Amino acid sequence: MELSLIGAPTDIGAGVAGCRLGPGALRVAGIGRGLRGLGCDVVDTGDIDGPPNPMTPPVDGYRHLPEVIAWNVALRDAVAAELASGRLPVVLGGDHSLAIGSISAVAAHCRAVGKKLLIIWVDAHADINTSAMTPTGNIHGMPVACLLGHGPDELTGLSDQRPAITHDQIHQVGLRSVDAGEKRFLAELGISVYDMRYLDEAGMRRAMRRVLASVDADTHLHLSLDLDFVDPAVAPGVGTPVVGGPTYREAQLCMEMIADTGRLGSLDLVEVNPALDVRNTTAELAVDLVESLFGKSTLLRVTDLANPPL
Ligand code: EXY
Ligand code: MN
Ligand code: MN
Ligand code: MN
Repeated sequence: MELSLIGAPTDIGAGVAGCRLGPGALRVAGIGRGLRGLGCDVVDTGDIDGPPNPMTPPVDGYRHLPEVIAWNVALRDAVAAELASGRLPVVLGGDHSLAIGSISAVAAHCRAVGKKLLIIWVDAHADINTSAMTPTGNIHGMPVACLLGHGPDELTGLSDQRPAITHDQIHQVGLRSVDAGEKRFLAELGISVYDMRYLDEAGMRRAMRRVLASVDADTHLHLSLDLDFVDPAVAPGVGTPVVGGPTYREAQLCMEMIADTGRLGSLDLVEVNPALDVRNTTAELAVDLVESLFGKSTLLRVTDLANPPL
């Protein structure tokens, strides 16, 4: 597997500063070393560039919109370049607004090569606010809306077509903090959501079996992994922690089941905030999860997709 690490050191979309330090923390935690240890060919392309965080209040429902646009244009181009050269992009965030640029590039690439894109959005939050309903103006709470065509033209138009994706191309897993407007919007759009209530009752395994049910040889899976998905007892270094998340093992199972498909095509690692972390715990957790995602397992495994374990 040929992978490219792309650092995107910004917290432009977040309300709390610090995840601009995420790419460095992930490198210190050994993301490159871990992936090479699994036999991957890893190139670290370094960090993309963009404007500093002005730390100003929202204007017309968006905080830092011009800066969010600049970072996402740069990331869209960097991700597109790696995909075009046949390499799997691993975005080291940065805040979750970066998924707009990342997934816009992935969606265009999938259309160009005739692959079916399926996005797994693993997060405590739905990230589907618009400027009309956001309680904060923080654009890291809006990327799903933007990708579905609801947002400013400069962000909804980053892919080869608008909207970049349709509602049936995304599954959300781990949700436990959803704003009132977002709840209505999720229902109206018919998004597939496996929230914590579902995971409590049915388990991670059943959720992921359903998420992955349609995956076949023509599928490109994109994982957008917000580290606040994992319970803050395990992942304290995030800007918007929400209690009641998956355990370490539940998060690992989620990654392992994605790995078993062999169809992962691109990855965002976002919202690691080293300024709020305990030592480098959350970046180290991210590396552990990524290792599982790329095939690390306790035992030798033979994956038979036609006959999965009961
Ligand atoms: N829903 C809240 C908002 O829109 O401000 C919180 C969003 C947090 C987003 C984090 C990264 O996933
Ligand atoms: Mn998020
Ligand atoms: Mn989140
Ligand atoms: Mn480790």
